[in-house]
Amino acid sequence: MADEALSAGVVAQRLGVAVTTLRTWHQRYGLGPSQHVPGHHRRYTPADLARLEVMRRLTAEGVSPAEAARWARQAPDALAPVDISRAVRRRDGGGTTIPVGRAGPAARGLARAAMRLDAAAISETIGRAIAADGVVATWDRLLRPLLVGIGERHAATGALIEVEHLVTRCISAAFSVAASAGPAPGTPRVLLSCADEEQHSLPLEALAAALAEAGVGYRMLGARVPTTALLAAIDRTGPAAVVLWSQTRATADPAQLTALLTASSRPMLVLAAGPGWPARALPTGVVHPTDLTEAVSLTVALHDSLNRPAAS
Ligand code: B12
Repeated sequence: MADEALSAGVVAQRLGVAVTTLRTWHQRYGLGPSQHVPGHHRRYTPADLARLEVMRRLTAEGVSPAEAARWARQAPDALAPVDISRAVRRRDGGGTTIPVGRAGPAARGLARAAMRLDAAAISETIGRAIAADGVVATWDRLLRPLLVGIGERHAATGALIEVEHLVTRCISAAFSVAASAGPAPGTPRVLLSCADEEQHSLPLEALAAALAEAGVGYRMLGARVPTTALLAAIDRTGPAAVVLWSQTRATADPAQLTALLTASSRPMLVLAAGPGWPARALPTGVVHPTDLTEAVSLTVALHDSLNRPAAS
């Protein structure tokens, strides 16, 4: 245990708070180091650190320090996500909510349906929005705020995994309906793929639905595609454009992009899409779009240029 015990400086660094904040949490709320090594300052044990992590998460979420400390002082192992979300619920004045920032009433309604796990209402809202406003606007104004809100709330409380999973299924299904509504004629020249081990596929599904809406054909490989498999698909189908999605740094190995650029049938356009990719350290020749609109317009422009009748 002594090996695992940590100094205040290390704990502050791990939590991303100042040492003075740790001191305040110790003096005012009793969240201090519990291990005493003779001849040394007191040390923080893993259990102390876990309590402080709860304190940090809840205060970042806007729960008052006194209330957050009350939850944090409970044994962390016993503090299930549902318990933490009770603290959040109290702050919200009844009913936990998903923050959707400045997104409009439709996004707030969708967030409420998501909290109720009301799949029918979620699907209906998304389907109606796609029909009325199109895929890109639905993604940017309705779905992205909801997904970001779920991510934030989960990061702060550890809760809402069930909401995240249900919402993911509803969004996937709605995009799949939109994508199958108008199959584009001809051989697809666009290949969509997630990076190796990347499970966040929804943004690519949004792109697929948007391309279908624009009449552009594509092949979708989906989540977690090893580079060898992606290269095999490129060899067999010779796409003009490849979009490789990475949501997190962990899956954004630029070697995957280099492999595409040196493939025997090198695609004309290689898009490294998603916040995982390091924008300033991408191989030359790779394009890094800033949003769905740009990813769609780059792909559509290439598709149009390939399909323009040759001048006689
Ligand atoms: C849904 C979700 C999941 C689902 C994914 C389901 C699916 N089929 O996609 C599941 C449950 C599988 C999942 C798993 C995990 N997740 Co997750 N997830 C999310 C969530 C809520 C939404 C993801 C999403 O679709 N984001 C897309 C949009 C909403 O985000 P955006 O990046 O802001 O998009 C903009 C830009 O990328 C830009 N853009 C630029 N170019 C292009 C091109 C195109 C085509 C598009 C569309 C956009 C675009 O414009 C976008 C706006 O449209 C996020 C929260 C979040 N803020 O993203 C967490 C989040 C991404 N997940 C996170 C984590 C930690 C994980 C796990 C590691 C959890 C775990 N311990 O297992 C695993 C990762 C597994 C893996 N190896 O991939 C963290 C990542 C933290 C980080 N930065 O590293 C997040 C941020 C949650 C959080 N706040 O902690 N997750």
